[in-house]
Amino acid sequence: MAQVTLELRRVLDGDTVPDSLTESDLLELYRRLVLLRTFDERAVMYQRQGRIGTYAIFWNHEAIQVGATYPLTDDDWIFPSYREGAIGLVRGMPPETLLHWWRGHPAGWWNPADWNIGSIVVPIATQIPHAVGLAWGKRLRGEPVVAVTFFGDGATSEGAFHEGVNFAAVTGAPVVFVCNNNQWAISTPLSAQTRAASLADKAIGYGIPGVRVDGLDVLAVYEATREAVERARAGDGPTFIEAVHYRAAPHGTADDPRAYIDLARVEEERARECVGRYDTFLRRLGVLTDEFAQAAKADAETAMRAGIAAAEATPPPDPELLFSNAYVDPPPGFNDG
Ligand SMILES: Cc1ncc(C[n+]2csc(CCOP(=O)(O)OP(=O)(O)O)c2C)c(N)n1
Ligand SMILES: [Mg+2]
Repeated sequence: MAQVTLELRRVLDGDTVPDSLTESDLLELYRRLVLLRTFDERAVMYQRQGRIGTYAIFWNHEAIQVGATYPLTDDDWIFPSYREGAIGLVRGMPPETLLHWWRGHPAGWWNPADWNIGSIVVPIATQIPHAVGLAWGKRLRGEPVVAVTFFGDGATSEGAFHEGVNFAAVTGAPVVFVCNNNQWAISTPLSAQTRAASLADKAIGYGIPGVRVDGLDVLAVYEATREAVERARAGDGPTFIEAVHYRAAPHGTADDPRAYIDLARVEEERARECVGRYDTFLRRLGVLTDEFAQAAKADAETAMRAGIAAAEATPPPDPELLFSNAYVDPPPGFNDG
């Protein structure tokens, strides 16, 4: 039976840096990891203080998000799920815009065309056909644009996943499918999701390449995505990347995983968390200094403080907005009160 190798691609365990990355790239990757980590940790705190609504935690998913977006140009598109709810930060989107989104404020509804970033999508897998349609359309227009879309292991059981990947394969759409395999769909384990030995095996059925990487290794995710982006841009079609790890934080702020998760596994995973692992790698190479690390953290914290202050200073939306675009012809009596 044809099978993608079960091995995970890794870079951080060695001492070799990908040729395509300069020292300043390595530090920029670090800065982005810290920015996302800080956003996530602060957002959970703000949620606990009642300052934002329910929040999808992405603690330890930062390496996937940073690694898979770094090979992109600003003309390329990103299609996130709720798990990549702060991905705009990698393109300089202000934290308040993203905090507004999690506060349910329309100021968080950015125009995708302003950032080449699709809206944060909650219905599972529906961002996948969006990415494919955009990428195919750009190709038909002769624009050299690539789309990267993120989704979870659970999303691979959805029709939209299969429709999207098959459509991309047959049209040769320039898309990179990044599957964040954290092995849980809320409380449903991967074993209840599929009998396939790996999710990357699904690529075989569509006739596209499938690769597996260590999802806590930012450089491995970067390398796999860079190759996939090059293929896509060269007209060689889509690639499926499975970034494997084990969810080390709750699904979201409304979840208590102690009821179902393997806590020993969580501890192991936290011990190799992705920001610290990259920090250790860069220090071993002599690239990262205390000064840079402290400045990256301080800048991220300042940006978050300013972000929540700006979000909270924005007047609440007009309640009428609930009904805008809801009715062409309002029902009788609708406007009476
Ligand atoms: C179409 C649809 N069905 C069900 C849900 C409820 N739901 C929210 S998150 C989630 C789990 C998704 O798991 P996975 O795709 O692995 O992504 P992860 O949350 O692990 O990043 C489900 C079922 C939903 N949002 N959309
Ligand atoms: Mg999952």
